[in-house]
Amino acid sequence: MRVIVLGGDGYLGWPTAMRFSALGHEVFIVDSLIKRYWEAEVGASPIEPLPTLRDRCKAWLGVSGKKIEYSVGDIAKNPRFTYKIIEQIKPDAVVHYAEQPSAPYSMINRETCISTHNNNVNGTLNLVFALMKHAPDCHIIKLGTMGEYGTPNIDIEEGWLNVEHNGRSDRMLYPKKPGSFYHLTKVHDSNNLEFACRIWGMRVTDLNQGVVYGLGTEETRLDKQLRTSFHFDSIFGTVLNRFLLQATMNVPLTVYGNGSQTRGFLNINDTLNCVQIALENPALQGEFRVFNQFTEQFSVRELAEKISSVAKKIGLSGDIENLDNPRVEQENHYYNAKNSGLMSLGLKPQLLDEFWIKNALENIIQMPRDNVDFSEKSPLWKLK
Ligand code: USQ
Repeated sequence: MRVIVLGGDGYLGWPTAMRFSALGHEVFIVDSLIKRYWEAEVGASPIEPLPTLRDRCKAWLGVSGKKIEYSVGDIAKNPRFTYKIIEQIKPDAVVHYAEQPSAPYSMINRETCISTHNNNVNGTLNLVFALMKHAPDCHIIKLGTMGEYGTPNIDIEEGWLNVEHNGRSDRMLYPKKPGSFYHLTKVHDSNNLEFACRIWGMRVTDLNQGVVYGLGTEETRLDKQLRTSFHFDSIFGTVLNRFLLQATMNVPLTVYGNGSQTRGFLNINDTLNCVQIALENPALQGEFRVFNQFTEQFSVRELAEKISSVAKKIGLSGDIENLDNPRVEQENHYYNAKNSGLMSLGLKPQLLDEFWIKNALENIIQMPRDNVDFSEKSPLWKLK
């Protein structure tokens, strides 16, 4: 297939591009490189500096003999660029990761909230219009988030809910209660994409992904130049990756609040497997298909305890600290999310076991960690 990976320079986009290329697809990366700018803006950097996109593609060609084409441009700010790329490539599928991914970033102030909306919502709308003009049969695989649902006091279904009201029934998009402006942008995307499927007959798979963890994939391990980013800071680092790195530095694991808040999690290798499953089993024309993309549910406290216990076994302190929660989020809540869609299409999850944690800790210990600093504070959800 001809596949465009939007956001192909990112933590998930780069490994996805290599995986699809390894599988024999013709892969085109489109990326504005703006993530590197946002990182500089907040003073964050991945644990190891990343090669440029050009060097990554060159290294992949050297290792695999396969070419990944790339184009640098902003699909949100530059609709002409978006139309041109779609017209030239005429993709069979677009995997859309090209979004500002951090909830804390979106909560810093008015500017970061609005730039997150402009980037995420407008980028997706430009893509929809460009595809309708030049490749209306193309399958969009859109990265959404489990955080769209929030933490409702009822079971979380996969995207849709059958509702009975006053003796009548209908199938509606599941009601959303997101926990940050970032998560809200994903809700807006889902609504816009469902509309485009219903009114114009587009085909979309919305992957409501949980919190991803892990250092890399089969392809990133082939060569140092092929590594993906690993963030640990409070803005772009996600909780499990932060806890792993904190454990290796003998810094207490920073559990926000009492840690009873529960989320869905998945290994980065499973992200790739899920996206591959979506690519090989496309949504039908006119279908807005939603999968909840996570493999296990944990509370933040459970996660910290799992890592702490393995850390102690290998001689690290494994301390845990409960911090005042910088976010406004529910603790002690009900959480039961369905995730059978991808499993029924063949996903075999890689679970978070002791062996995996030990291996991850040992790998991180080998990495240069001179620039690691956990003293910075997360942005507050409450306005000052
Ligand atoms: N948390 C801590 N300590 C920390 C960092 C986070 O206790 O040092 C807690 C947070 O309060 C939250 C949970 O861990 O309850 C998850 O936080 P996170 O920063 O790992 O994840 P989140 O902000 O929800 O966002 C991340 C990704 C986002 C993705 C989302 C999936 O950045 O792109 O959409 O995970 S989900 O959480 O399912 O919405």
